[in-house]
Amino acid sequence: MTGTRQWQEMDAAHFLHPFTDHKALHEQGSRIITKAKGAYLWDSEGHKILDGMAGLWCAAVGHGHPELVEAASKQMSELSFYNAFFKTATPPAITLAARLAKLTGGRFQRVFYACSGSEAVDTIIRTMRHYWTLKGEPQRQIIIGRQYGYHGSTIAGSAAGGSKEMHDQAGNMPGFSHIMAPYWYGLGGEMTPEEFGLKAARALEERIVELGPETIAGFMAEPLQGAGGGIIPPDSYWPEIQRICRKYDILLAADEVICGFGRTGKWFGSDTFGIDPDLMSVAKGLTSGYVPLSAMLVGNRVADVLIAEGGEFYHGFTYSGHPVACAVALANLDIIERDGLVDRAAVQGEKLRAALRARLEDHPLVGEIRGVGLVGGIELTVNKKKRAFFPESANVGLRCRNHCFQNDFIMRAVRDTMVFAPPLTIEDGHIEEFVARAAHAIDLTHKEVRDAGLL
Ligand code: PXG
Repeated sequence: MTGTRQWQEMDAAHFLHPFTDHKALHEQGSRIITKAKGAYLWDSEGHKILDGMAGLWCAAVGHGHPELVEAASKQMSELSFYNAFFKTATPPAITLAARLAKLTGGRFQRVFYACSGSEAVDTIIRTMRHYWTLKGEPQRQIIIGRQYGYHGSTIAGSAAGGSKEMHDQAGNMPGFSHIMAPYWYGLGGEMTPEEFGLKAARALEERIVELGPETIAGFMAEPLQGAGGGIIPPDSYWPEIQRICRKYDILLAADEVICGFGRTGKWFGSDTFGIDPDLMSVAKGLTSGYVPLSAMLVGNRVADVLIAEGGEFYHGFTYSGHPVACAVALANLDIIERDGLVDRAAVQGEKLRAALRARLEDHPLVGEIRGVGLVGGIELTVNKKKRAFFPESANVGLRCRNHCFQNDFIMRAVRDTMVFAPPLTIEDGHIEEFVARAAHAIDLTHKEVRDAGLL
């Protein structure tokens, strides 16, 4: 049997990992994950790891759910693949489209499938521009995104996101502009969250006016910023964004790749934050990550124009509406509905935050514990009162992530924010374990940071 060393050697020799410094990784070697069930993963050394990230914001129903395995197997036996290009369709793709339309209360009657979140985002960008062309305003090309926004890693997705490093590597696409993030903890200074939320939203209005509304296709944003650091906007933010989009008649796209399907305690992040978007991208929780599937959900304002005007939409993927992926999504939605996982996310999320606060709020290294539903972040700080950051070079978040990992627990570090998004199925016992492991990793980080003279 292949052992850990052999896996690591083969991995280092041949496998280029996503978002990884390959040279650094190969010096350390990968951890080889071999099995998963419920809220746990196992590695090739037999360690049992509590997965505080649901795979990568994916496994809403937990890992290894037999009903999804069964749905995939059944569909593969019946019709493993057929495309949807040439006036054909398959029953799972049709059924899922109708199900998603129902789930969104009739606001999104039309669905376009892709395989990844990035492709769904790319599809939205094309659709926004196509919409304006059909409306006789082809000069409306610019997509406004945000600092710390993450919309995937295709060229267009990365351009919509806020990472300068990604923009530089992808060749700095024209037709995108970025405004500040609604990150009160990091950028709010002396302002109250409400004041800061308005300021961050009004940055959109300022940018629209500066560029000229007649050049803007739309604004794209995650209801809460996941990969950007579990950034939850103040309550004042989204209503003001909505007002501004309406005032200047620009399209609003909610990137629900992380928030969709219960993560925030409602079906969509847009429900939680009171957003009324024209378009939504969904992925991850749609299939709990068991097979790749994403979609653009098209609101009636846009769909009416696309359909009334007709004309070919020059866009699509071999696997758009893959029957196996759609069958898994349908079974996944069955479980989420039947087991009440959306409400459960709200209830368990509340418990998790309360338990984290009880244990860690007074910790000298912890600046803030925030969250909504089962997604959130813990800010690590050099000065609690001032919400001050460690120097970037101290890599405090990374140190904490390593302590989590070494102690069989997964949280994600974004700068010095520890981000979490466990499966929506987590039970009270898991919450206790989660808090104990998080506290242990933060204690170890605190000691390490003190020993390194950073505190
Ligand atoms: N939009 C959002 C909001 C996302 O979070 C994507 C689009 C792109 O999805 P794909 O399927 O193309 O990866 C994402 C993906 C992280 C991390 O480290 C987050 C994502 C992907 C990889 C890593 O937090 N989000």
